[in-house]
Amino acid sequence: MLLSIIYFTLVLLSVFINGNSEDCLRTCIKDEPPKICYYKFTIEFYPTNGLACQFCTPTSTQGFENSTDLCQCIVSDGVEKTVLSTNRMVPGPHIQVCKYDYIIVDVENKATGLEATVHWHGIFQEGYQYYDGVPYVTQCPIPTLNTFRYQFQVKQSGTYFWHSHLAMHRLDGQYGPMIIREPVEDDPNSIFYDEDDPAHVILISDCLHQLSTDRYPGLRQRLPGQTAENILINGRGTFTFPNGSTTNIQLETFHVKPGTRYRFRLINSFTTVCLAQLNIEDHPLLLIAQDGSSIKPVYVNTIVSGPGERIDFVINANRTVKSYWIQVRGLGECSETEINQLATIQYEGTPEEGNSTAPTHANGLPRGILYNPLQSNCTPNNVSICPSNLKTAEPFDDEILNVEADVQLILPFWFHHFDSSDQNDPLFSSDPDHYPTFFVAPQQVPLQSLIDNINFKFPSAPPISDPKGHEDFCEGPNSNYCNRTASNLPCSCTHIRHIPKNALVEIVLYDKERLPSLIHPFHLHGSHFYVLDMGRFEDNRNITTSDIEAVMSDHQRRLIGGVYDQPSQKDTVLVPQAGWVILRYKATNPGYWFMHCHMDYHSATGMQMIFHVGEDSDLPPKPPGFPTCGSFEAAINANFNEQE
Ligand SMILES: *[C@@H]1O[C@H](CO)[C@@H](O)[C@H](O)[C@H]1NC(C)=O
Ligand SMILES: *[C@@H]1O[C@H](CO)[C@@H](O)[C@H](O)[C@H]1NC(C)=O
Ligand SMILES: *[C@@H]1O[C@H](CO)[C@@H](O)[C@H](O)[C@H]1NC(C)=O
Ligand SMILES: *[C@@H]1O[C@H](CO)[C@@H](O)[C@H](O)[C@H]1NC(C)=O
Ligand SMILES: *[C@@H]1O[C@H](CO)[C@@H](O)[C@H](O)[C@H]1NC(C)=O
Ligand SMILES: *[C@@H]1O[C@H](CO)[C@@H](O)[C@H](O)[C@H]1NC(C)=O
Ligand SMILES: *[C@@H]1O[C@H](CO)[C@@H](O)[C@H](O)[C@H]1NC(C)=O
Ligand SMILES: [Cu+2]
Repeated sequence: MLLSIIYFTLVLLSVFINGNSEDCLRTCIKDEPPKICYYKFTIEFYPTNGLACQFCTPTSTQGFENSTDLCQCIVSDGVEKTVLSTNRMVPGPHIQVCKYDYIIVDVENKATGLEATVHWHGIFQEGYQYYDGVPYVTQCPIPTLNTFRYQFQVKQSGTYFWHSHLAMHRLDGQYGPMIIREPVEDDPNSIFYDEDDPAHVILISDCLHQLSTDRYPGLRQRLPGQTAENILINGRGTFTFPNGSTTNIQLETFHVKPGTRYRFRLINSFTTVCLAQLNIEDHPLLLIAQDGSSIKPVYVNTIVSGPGERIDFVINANRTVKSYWIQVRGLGECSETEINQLATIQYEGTPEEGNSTAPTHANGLPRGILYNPLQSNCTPNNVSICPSNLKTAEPFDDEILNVEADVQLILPFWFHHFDSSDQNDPLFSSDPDHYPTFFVAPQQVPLQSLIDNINFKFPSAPPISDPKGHEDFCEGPNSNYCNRTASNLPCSCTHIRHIPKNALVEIVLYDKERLPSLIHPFHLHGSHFYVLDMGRFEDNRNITTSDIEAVMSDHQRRLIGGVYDQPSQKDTVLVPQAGWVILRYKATNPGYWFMHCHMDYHSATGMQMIFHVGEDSDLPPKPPGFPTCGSFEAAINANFNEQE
């Protein structure tokens, strides 16, 4: 034990001396011992297009290249604004490692007056439940001037990303790629590509030209709503002002050698209510993995994706040697504002600019076959492919398809619309304890976000490590807690559902209230789930309980008839508008796992909950010296009375 501690310290020391973790970015070799990969993240408020840009121009690969020459200029889309940078980069540093490596990240919070946490999106954290990065659930937020050391082993491979889980800080720039490779012989789809290198990661994000809090809860007259103002591809892009002038930023370029097949890893780090649609000029996309889990490959021409989703695809650089456009169009509310961003694929030996006209939102690349259609009932067809139409390429346990699940959670989600004409529905009141959470939607209506009629309330301390965090637990709208707090407003509490360890869980999420252009992406921490079924009602109805009962009896018939065949896995899923998803997973990973809409203005206003798997005794011991937080409401000092 002592020896291994000394060894660990020595290794850690040598990593520190090397200053970075370049040697963790490598070709993964079977049975190679895991490495310890150390990263230091420093979070700051920082300007884009600031003074540093007079000294250097960042290369698009500096997030993972040797760090001797870092340029502290953030170009973004050429508009000057404040971001929350990590090591003066947006996106922040890449984590690119091999399966079974140990990851240590020291997060130093230098953003004065702001809390921080980092979540490792899609990483199960089995055995490392205290490092999931959800504020007030698995840890206390990291206060300004403090450093929090995350340390965990990654026991899965695939495309992931890290991002802030606090407020809407992801929209302000706190995100970066996290790629976990495996030995090529372990990848069931390795025969489909020749190259899987660090330079073919595509991280797309949406952005505002001010801080996210400027739109929270939101303005009514000047700049209402939270719709993104632009899209960035690996942190870059151009922006066209209302007067027609366009910023001069070099677009992201991906280099390819003719005749080579490349594995691209697409990460959707959108934060607002927008979705993305990606096309590559003249190149079909062979999908091979979604959310870190391999699938039986399928060809598509367009990838639609929502906040939190990742898709790995292969393109064959076998076309005429020249440059081609990559186009990312905004969908959802962003199809109204028509935001659009470009990058290029440059064949070796050709000029940088493609010679075809730059595609625009309205006049874009052809769509062809579409992955993740937003307006489809997901029955198999020749124009679109839903995740429920795909098959997993990972080992599959038929127990997932048992007719009866051990736990079934039926979770409708919608918004409470505050109605100023109803005296019993007050957003504003003279009651000093009445300050309901809300945000001002683009239609200027104040809304509160709900799952199963509950508005999620964060505890004041993380339930994983502090009993104080359990005080406001409620287990559904008919729980004791919610019955106590009778009011016309939805119940606001720490919405938690207890799931026995190893239970087969069935989750049904449905969009109970159809709002224009809104499609919600739901993300589960701590596990993948299988996507058994998804669909929608073509007549755009607001789904009722009896509608969902009909959906469930169809599902029962399919289970009994053995219709489902090796469904695909995901950890983030777009619930079709006026539609539903039926998900299943085996709850083998004990912990307090967040489940939430990945559009941050929705989650911040309550569209989130906790899945508590197993007992506290199933968890590893709390790390020694783990930071605490919580309200301080001591008895009032008895001396105060005596002074009168
Ligand atoms: C980083 O530096 C190391 C040692 O100097 C070198 O072996 C490695 O190839 C470099 N990596 C990159 C991506 O340039
Ligand atoms: C257009 O507007 C932007 C932003 O206000 C400004 O920086 C730029 O100089 C303007 N361009 C022209 C040609 O007026
Ligand atoms: C290029 O590659 C695609 C996908 O592998 C294939 O369908 C197509 O036939 C190839 N085209 C040429 C010209 O070789
Ligand atoms: C673009 O360049 C390629 C290769 O040089 C050429 O074959 C093609 O005709 C060009 N297209 C246009 C529209 O100029
Ligand atoms: C899809 O199928 C329909 C009818 O089965 C057919 O009319 C249509 O041409 C097909 N579309 C494509 C892109 O193959
Ligand atoms: C809460 O109230 C509902 C509706 O009256 C009732 O069905 C439910 O049993 C109550 N729950 C508890 C825990 O008392
Ligand atoms: C669905 O609900 C919304 C909000 O309550 C309402 O405005 C809309 O009319 C409803 N749609 C239908 C088809 O009932
Ligand atoms: Cu949402």
